[in-house]
Amino acid sequence: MQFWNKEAETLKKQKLRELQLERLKKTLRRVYQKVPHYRAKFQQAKVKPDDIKYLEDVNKLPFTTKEDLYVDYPFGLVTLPIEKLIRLHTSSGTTGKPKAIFFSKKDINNSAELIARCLVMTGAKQGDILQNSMTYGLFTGAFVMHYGAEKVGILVIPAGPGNTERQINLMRDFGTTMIHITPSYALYVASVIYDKGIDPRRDLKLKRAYLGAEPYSEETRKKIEDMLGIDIYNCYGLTEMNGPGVGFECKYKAGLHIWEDNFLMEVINPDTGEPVKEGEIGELVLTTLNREAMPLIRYRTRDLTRIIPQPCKCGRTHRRISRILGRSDDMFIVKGVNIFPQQIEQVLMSIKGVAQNYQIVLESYDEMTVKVEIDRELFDGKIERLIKMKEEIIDKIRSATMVKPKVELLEPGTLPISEGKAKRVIDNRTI
Ligand code: DLL
Repeated sequence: MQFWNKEAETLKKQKLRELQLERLKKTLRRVYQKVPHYRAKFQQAKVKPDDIKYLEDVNKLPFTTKEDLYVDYPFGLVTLPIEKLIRLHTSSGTTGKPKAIFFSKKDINNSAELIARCLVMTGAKQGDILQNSMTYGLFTGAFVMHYGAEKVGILVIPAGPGNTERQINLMRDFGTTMIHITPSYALYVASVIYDKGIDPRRDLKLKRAYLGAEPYSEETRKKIEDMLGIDIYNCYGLTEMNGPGVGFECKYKAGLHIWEDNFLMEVINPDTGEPVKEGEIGELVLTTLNREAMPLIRYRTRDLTRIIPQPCKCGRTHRRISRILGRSDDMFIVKGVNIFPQQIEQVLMSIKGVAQNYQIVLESYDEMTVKVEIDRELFDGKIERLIKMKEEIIDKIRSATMVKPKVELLEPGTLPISEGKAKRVIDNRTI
């Protein structure tokens, strides 16, 4: 088993907790002194940094929500003067202004260190060639991964997303061994590789892919792994917490390790704010423990997951979380039933003949339409085959969600292609 920083990654549980507490206290003192908004929130909750004596005391502290990021925008939560800031990343808010996150030199270096740990734990090393097909720019996806890969000594191809033909040429010409890409775009690229008659096992050197930035199911992972003959590792993160690399799978692909020396994690009931029992599903709440420019305390990610408390076979002591089940704000309601897009994706990707792209269209609160592309050759065949396939999709979605959908089968290339985060749900409901 390879490590980037074996000591940090295998720290004994007790030592890890001590380090977390020490860093938590330091972070709390920092924001209390330097950020008027945090000081006011703490005062309102009648808590001072010195009241936090144990890690469990964290629940005395108020949560930070995305609304807090807009107080005294954009520098309101920053603890350093502007001349000490070296990078801005943003993440689109649902409405209006983007969330703005600032990094100091130390923060950038630290986020690269964490990515280096992530990459090495999947077996990546010098000599690997990473095609970074995430968007370069305000989005954290590409830059943070880029710096981390360079730290390991990996050759980075800063491809960015899109221009699929060029992506494939880059892979062929330069012998790309690893790719960083969103799952929806990976599905598309894989389909184009096939359409071009390229045999990925024979013609490409691709060994692994890092997929993240949007939820996807185990079925999608398997489908792309089988198509390309590679290993896919799940990479989770959010701009507010550095971007990619907050959670990352090791070689065992059995949950995502959260770097607990850098992030304090809690899982709470999103309605009550109370902690759930360890191992139960709830909303992930993260506190930065090692961030200088813009620490965040008990940040409500809105992402639903559960902690996997059992130790991992890889020897890392940092606990894992399960694949993100969805965001609480992605959930939609049809016929009074709560549905996550990922439940639909899971069904679709398990059905033979379903191609890479799908969309869920909502016109009313009583009905959902699933538009799904299927393999082209199915349209050349008998109509009975199409009818059977449609029935299978309807039945399986109904048993997964309890709602009978309308299903439209489409030829590949009908739905819009996503090169970054896919928009899977089109909600046309007006009230
Ligand atoms: O998507 C950071 C990132 C870039 C992660 C590249 C991984 C790879 P944001 O744009 O701020 O940052 O979006 C963060 O995306 O709260 C989750 O809801 C979702 N998300 C990110 N990674 C995963 C994943 C980046 N592996 C939001 N599985 C998060 C499921 C994910 N959802």
